[in-house]
Amino acid sequence: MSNLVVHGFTGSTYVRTVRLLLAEIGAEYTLHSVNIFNGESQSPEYLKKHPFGKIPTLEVDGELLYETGAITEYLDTVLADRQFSFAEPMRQARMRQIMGIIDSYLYAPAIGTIVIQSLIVPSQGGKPDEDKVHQAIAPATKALEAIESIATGDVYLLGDTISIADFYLIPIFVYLSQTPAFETITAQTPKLRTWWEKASQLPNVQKVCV
Ligand SMILES: N[C@@H](CCC(=O)N[C@@H](CS)C(=O)NCC(=O)O)C(=O)O
Repeated sequence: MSNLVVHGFTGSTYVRTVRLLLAEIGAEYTLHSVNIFNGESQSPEYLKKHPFGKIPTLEVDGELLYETGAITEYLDTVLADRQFSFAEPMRQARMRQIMGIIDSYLYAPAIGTIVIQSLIVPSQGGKPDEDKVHQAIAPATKALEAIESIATGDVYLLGDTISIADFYLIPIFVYLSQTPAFETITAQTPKLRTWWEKASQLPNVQKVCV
């Protein structure tokens, strides 16, 4: 078994995606803290690991790998015999499509604006920028409705088995479901609401996403 180090911090949705997968696999790893709020992720030392200063970075026996999609597919292949992906090409493409929608269209409005403004800013004594939240609702809703149209309506996003697509969306829902905008954003996504009722109760979600 390789020596695995995840560089990141426990609150990050992308770090949680990787850690959810590792928890489901039952793999041992070390979590090395890199704080994104105190400039640590932009330090010269960390930028040698990840030139864009994002988390997570995975270290495998000293070799560095960044980008959550690359990390999760690597771990799934070498540690789980692709148990969290799909052999059927279209279903595998749907999984990658959901990951792409989250990266390109959901993360920025949902986490970068709605969650930061509704949860993080007030937790630090600030006042949320309601205009920013208001403007983020339409793109976040559109992204979730796109995922809804792909989701199969089974137990997990793409069937009866959990996949990397679920590990991408779960950490976002952990935060988004605590915001006042959640009801509006998910008003037209009944499959995702039902999915979330079950996904939020998974033991590893309770362990990793706290
Ligand atoms: N494309 C990257 C995105 C990672 C990402 O955006 N991580 C966030 C934390 S959830 C981050 O590092 N934010 C710090 C920043 O943007 O300075 C991936 O797939 O890993």
